[in-house]
Parts: sequence; structure tokens; C-alpha cells
Amino acid sequence: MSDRSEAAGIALGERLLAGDRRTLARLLSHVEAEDAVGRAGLTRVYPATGRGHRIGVTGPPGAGKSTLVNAVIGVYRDLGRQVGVLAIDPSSPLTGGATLGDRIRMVDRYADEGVFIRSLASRGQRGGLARATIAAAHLLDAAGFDPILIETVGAGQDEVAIAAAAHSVVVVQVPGLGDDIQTIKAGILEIGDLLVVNKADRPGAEITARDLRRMLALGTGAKPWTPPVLLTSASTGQGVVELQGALDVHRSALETTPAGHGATGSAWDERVRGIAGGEVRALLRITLERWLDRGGRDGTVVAAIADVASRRRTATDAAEALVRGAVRDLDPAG
Ligand SMILES: Nc1nc2c(ncn2[C@@H]2O[C@H](COP(=O)(O)OP(=O)(O)O)[C@@H](O)[C@H]2O)c(=O)[nH]1
Ligand SMILES: [Mg+2]
Repeated sequence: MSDRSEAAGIALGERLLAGDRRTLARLLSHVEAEDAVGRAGLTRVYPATGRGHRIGVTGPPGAGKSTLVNAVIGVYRDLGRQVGVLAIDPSSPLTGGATLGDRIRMVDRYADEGVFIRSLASRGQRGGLARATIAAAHLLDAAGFDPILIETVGAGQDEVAIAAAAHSVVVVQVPGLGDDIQTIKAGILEIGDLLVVNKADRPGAEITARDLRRMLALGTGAKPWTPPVLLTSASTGQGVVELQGALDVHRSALETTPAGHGATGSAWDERVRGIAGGEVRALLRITLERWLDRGGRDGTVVAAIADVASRRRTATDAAEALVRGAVRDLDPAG
């Protein structure tokens, strides 16, 4: 890391902590690019993070996630809270180009100083989106935003990783699941702390809510938290105040419930440790993968593979030697 980049990053971090909101967009760009300025800036502000309620909002495309986020922003603003929003730009061929619509629907929020909205573009790189999103959430947190809403399409590993980085996960569904209720992605209900049937102005919302409650009841042992199933109509605002209330209730429940499995602290602390663990493991993997993709140093990887293929070394021995080599190569002092 060059000294100049490091100094620039630290300076941006300090301005952010001092409340200069214009710095946020700049530092975010550096963090998204994963450059040295962003890294130093994040290092500077990280100790001041951990206060904001991170809320993942996930569900299929078109379920009304963006509309719902826009509506719930209004409730938080009425409570005097400053809201950060990270929207995963669904510009991938998978989800189509809903981006512009998202921007238009949220456009009335851009003039509000107490709201910060950023779209993050999908990237080709494995895990890149999740890393950039979580790092961006840290910056919003440092800037004093609480809550930080993270909208993702409920599919794909990145999205699951992002949801796993939230304190509370809202799973958005729409009426009309009917007999197809089993088509709800396995696992999506398990990650939901709150289930929302949006578009409740349409027929069948009550039935869908009932079906979801039944599915939840099937899965229970004695759980400390049973996800509430809420009905909303994001376009009319029905149920949105209740959704915001339920999010605060979930946060308090995490804070007042002891951690499970004899762990120390509260369920909130446990979740924070889980989030940190996921982040560290992901970065460990990516760091090693990048080193591998570069071929290690001086062809060590190719040589190790040749050794394994020709039976001179087992894969276990080769992998262990490579990890030792990677640790030496990655050591900035080494
Ligand atoms: N009838 C109805 N339409 C809605 C509701 N919420 C969102 N929509 C519409 O559903 C479409 C998709 O909404 P959007 O928020 O972009 O969904 P996202 O892809 O999940 O973010 C838009 O045309 C919205 O106007 C709702 O509660 N009721
Ligand atoms: Mg959307």
C-alpha cells in the first residue's frame, strides 16, 4: 500500500466520522473498487461502526421490495432516523433491467439529507458483490445511518451472503402462492426474521399469509423467535408502519435474548459474531483464491499440481505446502 493512498484514505475516513456526508460517496467508490484508499478509509472508520440496524430485504424480482423500502424509509424519517439504503443493481441478464424503475421510485428521497441511497452493480467476480456491499454498509454505519436497508434479489450465493450479513432479514413474497407454496425457494424462509406478503391489495394475500404461517409452524422446535407474517401494500402504505415496528421489535428481541448454546452475551452479540465470522471466512477464501489465480509465486502452484499428478506428493501435502507459501507471500513484511 502506498503511503499516499493510505494517508488519503485515512483523511477521507476522518472527514466521514466528522459528519461530512459528501465524503461518503467518494469513500464508497474507493471501497467498491477495493483500492488502497478505500481499504485505509475503512480501517480508519471501522472501530466506530456496529451501531446501525442492518436490515436485509430479499425476495423475488417484482415482489415490491424497492417500493416497500421506499415506503418504510418514510416511516423511519418520521421517527427522525437517518436511513441508508444499498440496492443491488439488478443489471444482470438474470433479473433484467429493473434498475431505472428502482431509481425513479426512490427519486423523491434523493433530496433528503437524512437518506442516502446507493446502487451497487453486480460484478463478475465471485463474492465481489457481497464483499463490496458489506463494506459499504460499514461506511454508512460509520456515517451514522440507522437503519441500513440492503435490498437484494433472493437468489444466488451473493444475495444469500448479503442477507447473512444483516441483523434482521425481511423476506418479501406476494399473494397467489396457492398450491405452489412449495416453490418458495427452500431456505429463503429459514433466513427470514420477518415474512412479508406484499401487494396485500391483491386477492389471496390472507391465504398466502396463512400458508406461510403453517409452513413456519412445521419447522419449529422451541425457537426463541417466531418470524411474524405481515401483510403490506407498499403502493398504498398499508401495513408499512407495522413493518417498521416489527423491525424495532426484532432488534430489541435480539438484544434482550441471551445467546444460544451457552455463548456469552445476547442473541444480537451472537449474530454480530456470526456476521463477522462470515466476513472473515469469505475474505480468507478470496485472498487465497486470488493468490491461486495468480499462480502462486514463480509457478509453485503448477509445480505442485504436477507433483500430485505424477504421484510424487499427495494433494493434502501439496495443499498444505501451498498454504504455507501463500502465507509467506501475502505477509506484507515478508
Ligand atoms: N398492487 C401493488 N403493486 C405493487 C405493490 N408494491 C409494488 N408494486 C408494484 O410492483 C412492481 C414491482 O415493484 P418493485 O418495487 O420494483 O419490485 P422489486 O423488484 O421487488 O424491487 C412495480 O410496478 C410496483 O409499482 C403493492 O403493494 N401492490
Ligand atoms: Mg427492486
